[in-house]
Amino acid sequence: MKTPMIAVAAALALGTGGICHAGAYINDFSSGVGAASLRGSAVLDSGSVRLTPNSLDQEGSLVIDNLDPGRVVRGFDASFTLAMGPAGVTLADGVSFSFGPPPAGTYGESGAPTGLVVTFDLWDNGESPTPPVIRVVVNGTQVAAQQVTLDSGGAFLPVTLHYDASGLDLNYNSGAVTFNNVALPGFAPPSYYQFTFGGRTGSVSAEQRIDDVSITTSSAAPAPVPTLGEWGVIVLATLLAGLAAGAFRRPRSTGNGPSHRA
Ligand SMILES: [Ca+2]
Ligand SMILES: [Ca+2]
Repeated sequence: MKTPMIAVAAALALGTGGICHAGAYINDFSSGVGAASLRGSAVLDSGSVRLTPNSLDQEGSLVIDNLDPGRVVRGFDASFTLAMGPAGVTLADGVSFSFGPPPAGTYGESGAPTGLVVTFDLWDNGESPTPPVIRVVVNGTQVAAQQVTLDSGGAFLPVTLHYDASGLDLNYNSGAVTFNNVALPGFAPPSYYQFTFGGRTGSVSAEQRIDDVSITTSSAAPAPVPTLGEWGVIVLATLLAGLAAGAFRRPRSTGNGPSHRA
């Protein structure tokens, strides 16, 4: 009867190998960019990442290392602050937040060609609605958009994002724009997707910065790998201890034998 119990305990332990894994990138840029790379015009400057200086024809990216190598991301929380300026002049072109294939070089305000992109679009290239606008794009198709003033005069404004099976939530500048449970049809991120910030200027420019980036993910196990979880080890140890105790007791219960025969 003991062997089936151990088998059940082992099966339960195997199940714990498939639970969620969390990846994280948290940086206030006070001392480097950590597990990420700066590309193009992007530099670490004054405790933040300046994606573009306020000069023409610039493009820069912060490419964050894969937070969940070999795993499929099921959800994430992301927050950062965004500064665009200077105030009082026409600005271009904008900043993107992408969860998609990492760029070979850099991304601009349009972000990754596939995957999920949130664009903080400053300049009218014929987009609808007309920029300045925050647009949510999935695999190149716009799924949500709202016009909003993006020129912060160089002040850092908060952005929060939450993605799960219900869709995407977004909050820009403490409610200036809010999206809730935006459906993301066709968004099925493969394990090689990475988070990237991009910024670009063209024939008109802007200084564009990000700071206080926090991204945490939850992801599925790459495959049902037979590893013992902590609870499995505890259950098995308890069972083995029980078996050992039983073995000690057994001789005492068989103590009455032929030697007592008169
Ligand atoms: Ca900072
Ligand atoms: Ca544009």
